[in-house]
Amino acid sequence: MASQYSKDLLLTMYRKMYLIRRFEERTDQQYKQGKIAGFCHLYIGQEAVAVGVTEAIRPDDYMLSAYRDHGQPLARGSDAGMVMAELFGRGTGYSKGKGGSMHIFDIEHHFYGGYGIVGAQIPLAAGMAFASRYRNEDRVTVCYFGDAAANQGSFHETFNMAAKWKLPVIYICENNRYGMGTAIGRVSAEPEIHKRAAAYNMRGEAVDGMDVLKMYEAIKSAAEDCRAGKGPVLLEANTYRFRGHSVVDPATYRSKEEVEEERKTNDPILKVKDYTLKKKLATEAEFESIDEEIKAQVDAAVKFADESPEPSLDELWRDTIVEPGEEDVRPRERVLGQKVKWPSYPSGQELKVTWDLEPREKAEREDKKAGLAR
Ligand SMILES: Cc1ncc(C[n+]2csc(CCOP(=O)(O)OP(=O)(O)O)c2C)c(N)n1
Ligand SMILES: [Mg+2]
Repeated sequence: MASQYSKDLLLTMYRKMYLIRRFEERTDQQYKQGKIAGFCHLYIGQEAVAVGVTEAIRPDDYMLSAYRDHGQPLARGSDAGMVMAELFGRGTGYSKGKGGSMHIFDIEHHFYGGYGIVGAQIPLAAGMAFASRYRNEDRVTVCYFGDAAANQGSFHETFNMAAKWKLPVIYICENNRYGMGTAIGRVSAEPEIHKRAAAYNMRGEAVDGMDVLKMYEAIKSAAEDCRAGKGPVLLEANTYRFRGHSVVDPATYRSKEEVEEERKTNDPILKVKDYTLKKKLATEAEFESIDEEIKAQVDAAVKFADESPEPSLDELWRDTIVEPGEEDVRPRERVLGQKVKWPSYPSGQELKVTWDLEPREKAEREDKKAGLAR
């Protein structure tokens, strides 16, 4: 049967997933050589989630993530050298080397971090979705978090508000079965996270997060609902991390066989390659040439990071507070001298708010009619 997906889409997905895989493998290597310090969490195994999502939404939709955050901005088009430089703590990184692995932030590509506090990004995403709804923008906000984050209070408080206000936000729980060294079933009364959506009267579904095409379809449909004003969606992407929690975790809490089995039968990159070959949309040689291109791109990223200077000492005092009227620093313009398209937002006067958040007057009128007026 012919493929319902174009060659271009399939190869784009493959290219991006392989870029993330290769970037993360080199990150691991560089960490072990002492070039990267501090916390560092790899996305190897979970690539289909970030790439399926990115291909299904628009480039200017908002996105936030946790600390396992190299893959999502790479999928969106962030500069690999500047992401690597951030991990190296160099001045040419997206946050001038002051954020590090857990705090990638790239406004140009609408990627708003990178948060180390488990569950911190969940309420922030509702805030961003509120802002875009309030400004009448046709945007959705996508927020990633882990299975363990679903047990944080912020998850429950935010879901209630997001659903009540019908905010255009897609919550993606990347259920990789572990929170650090703890299997989800050991700590969660309801380990199937998507079922919790029912408690907040919102749409909740499970998706095979190891299959980029299934992710793509699920997000397309969720984004459609969000843009139509139907409110938030919770998608549980069932996925698996092939590496430990962080680069220094020997992962003794799970068996080698479990990991081997997943790697052998469930590798999301091999799956999309297999699909494309079977549909005869590309040849083995085309994949090899993509692989070579990506390897060269990541080699160049490592070289760029390695040759970049440390941030200057006076950077200690910069960016700690925003002064009124201060212009945003445009990272790619600052580092690579490339003109970037920067988002702009309407001023207070220009806002055309038509959406009644709390339609107070209408409510008061109805109260009066019902004899409830104060
Ligand atoms: C509020 C808070 N509590 C505890 C931690 C320590 N911590 C860091 S990662 C993590 C596990 C989170 O697991 P999960 O949400 O499943 O995401 P994953 O690492 O699997 O992607 C914990 C407990 C933290 N960073 N913040
Ligand atoms: Mg987890």
